This record gives sequence, C-alpha cells and structure tokens, in this order.
Amino acid sequence: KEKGFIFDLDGVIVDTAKFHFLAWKKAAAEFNFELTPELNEKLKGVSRIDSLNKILKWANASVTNEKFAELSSDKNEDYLSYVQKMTKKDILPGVYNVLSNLKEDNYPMALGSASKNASTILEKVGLLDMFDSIVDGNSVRKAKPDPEVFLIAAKNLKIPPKKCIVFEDSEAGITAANNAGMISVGIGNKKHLGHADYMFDNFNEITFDFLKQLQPK
Ligand code: B16
Ligand code: MG
Repeated sequence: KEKGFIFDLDGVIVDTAKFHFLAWKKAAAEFNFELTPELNEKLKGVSRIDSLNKILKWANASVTNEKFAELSSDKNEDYLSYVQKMTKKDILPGVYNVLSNLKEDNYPMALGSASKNASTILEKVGLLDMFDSIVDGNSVRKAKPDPEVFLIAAKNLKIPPKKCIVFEDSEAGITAANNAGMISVGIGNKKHLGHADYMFDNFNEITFDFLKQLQPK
C-alpha cells in the first residue's frame, strides 16, 4: 500500500482523558491542590512523569524523589482501576467503522501514543488486532511535540513519513505530526488544533472516500 495511517489513543480512539483526570485529581489532593478541568486540558498527550511535574509546578509544591515515584505509581493504579472496566462501548463514535474499512482494504495502521498502558487499553476494547504496529510510552524517548513516536511508527509500517496520515486530539500531537512531515488530522476541539491540515469533530464525519483520496502535502 502507498499510504499508512497512524492513530493517537487517548482522545482519538477512546476517551480515557476522563479517567486520567479523576486519577490526577486524587493524586493532587494529597498535596492539597485542586486540579481543574481547564488545567487538565494541558495534560493531554503529555507523559505521566511530565504530567506530575506540571501539577507540582502549578501547586507550587515539591516532593522527594521517593514521594514522586509513589504519587505516580498510585495515580497509575487508580487509573488502571477505571481502565479495567472498559469495554468496546468505550470506543469513540465512528472509530470502529474507519478502522475496519482501512483494515479490509489492507492499509497499514499503527498506534502512536504517549501512554505506557496503550496495549492494555486496546485489549480491553477489543482493538489490539487492528494495528500492525503499536508505538507507545514504552518505546519512545522524546515526548510529543517531538516527532519521534510517529517516525518510529512510519518506519515500522515501512511507509515514508510524508505518506503517513496522523489522527490527533492534542496540540502537541498535531505539532509532532507536522514536525514529522506527515499529513495531520485534528479530531475534536478546534480551538487548540488550528495548525492541523484537516479538522473534524469526530470520526463519524470522516468518509472512507476522503481517506482514500488524501495526498501527501
Ligand atoms: P500513561 P495519548 C496520553 O495518551 C494521555 O493523553 C496523557 O494524558 C497521559 O498522561 C499519557 O498518555 C501517559 O499515559 O500514564 O498511561 O503512561 O493521547 O498519547 O494516547
Ligand atoms: Mg491524545
């Protein structure tokens, strides 16, 4: 195939942002900081360690290395307790259709996520088999907006970066896709995604014909 498709996870395939929010809110309460939905927006697409560093900065708090590790592991345990309850009902609107159409036509597909829990989540919602490659927080050193995650995905798919299409819901993720020289498709909140090549509210708005005719920039 001449094109490859790369999907972000949180905010594109599933809405796990609400679980990250609940878990970070609980962790932040330990140092008496109230995490608001507005601040939570800034944690989307950001790694676990960078997220905790940001929250501590907002709270003007500092903790020992030991406490830092404990907060981050407690947060993850709490987050995973929500993830355990996920089913295919948690797949965002229109996503299953797009994935299965692309799969039926043998387009190479990869996941490009900052999460270390990506495979667990895909397994829970029954989408693990859809992807030819899973590039996640365990295989990447440089976080979005660095293009590393998407460049590794393209390499694994054996498709040149400029022939890859990236679906992203975060500002840093669209910047990463653009930095990789790929075609960027923003999903969701238009306010933070003005730099995307294309923009949609959700996957119900994306037709298979549109994806087939997409050309490199
Ligand atoms: P974990 P994405 C990101 O996923 C989330 O948007 C972000 O909020 C989270 O902190 C990050 O994954 C790390 O997740 O703690 O599970 O390793 O949007 O890149 O799929
Ligand atoms: Mg995301």
